Amino acid sequence: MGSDQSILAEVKDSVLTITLNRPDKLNSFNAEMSEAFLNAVIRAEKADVRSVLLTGSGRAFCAGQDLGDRDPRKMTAPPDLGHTIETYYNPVLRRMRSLEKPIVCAVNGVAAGAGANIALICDIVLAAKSAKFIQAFSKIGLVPDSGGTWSLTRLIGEARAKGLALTAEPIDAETAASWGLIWRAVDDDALIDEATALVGKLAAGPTLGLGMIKQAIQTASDQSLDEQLDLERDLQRTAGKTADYAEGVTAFLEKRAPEFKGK
Ligand code: T3D
Repeated sequence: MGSDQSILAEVKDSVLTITLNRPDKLNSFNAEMSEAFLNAVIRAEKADVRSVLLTGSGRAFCAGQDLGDRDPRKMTAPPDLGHTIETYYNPVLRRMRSLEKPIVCAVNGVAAGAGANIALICDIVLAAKSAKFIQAFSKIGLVPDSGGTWSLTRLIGEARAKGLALTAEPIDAETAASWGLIWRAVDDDALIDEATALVGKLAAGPTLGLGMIKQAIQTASDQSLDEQLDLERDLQRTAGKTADYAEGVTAFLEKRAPEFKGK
């Protein structure tokens, strides 16, 4: 999973923790790290993983693409940025969105450029109160990528999406939470404990059902009510046949805590 250690990935108690780990470069992505990150997200698809925690090392969450690798003074022709996006960012974003398990993101510090949008594609985003989200792209003549135009517009609407993307103004975690861009802003020193508790609780939950909830909510804005009602019926039919549903109802009737297995 990346012998260079730019991505740390560890499975413990059914939780895959992925840590962006180039702290001296604010965890910005070079090619090796992008490849290792994609492999880590693919690892999450295996059956022994029931939820995922994504965070960063050091003072930043992620500063997006490593601009040291994009120095025009060292190039004879403009780079093909579409190639990086096609090869790394788009595959990883697609896999995160379609992963049938919850991904919790603990934004431990600044999240800029692709770093911000990788956080925003996660299912539940907690951020340290000192963290900032920056759509940094327009400062260097680029366009938000990694799903930014899509996530921002859906989460906070066109007016705020345009404001953030066109100005590249940072917003702090509490503002992001109050706008509905993220789930919650938490005290810096409580972030990892809170995120770890949440992701552990999800991993011990009825994870097939949680995967179906993720699917249904993601589908909702593209469907009519009729289509969504049909989808809910179909998913509920599937959920009703899981061992976890039987365990959940039995535990309720026996007045005890359920023991879900993700089956
Ligand atoms: O393939 C493609 O290229 C297409 C894909 C594009 C996706 C993208 O993400 S494009 C957007 C790239 N990211 C940015 O434009 C953000 C650049 N960074 C910043 O604006 C600021 O560093 C931050 C707002 C993130 C943090 O500011 P601050 O004041 O806390 O820290 P700093 O002093 O600016 O940075 C600290 C160090 O990290 C510094 O290095 P040094 O001087 O200590 O050796 C700085 O150069 C380095 N660093 C920060 N961001 C990047 C970076 N080095 C390389 N690439 C970076 N993105």
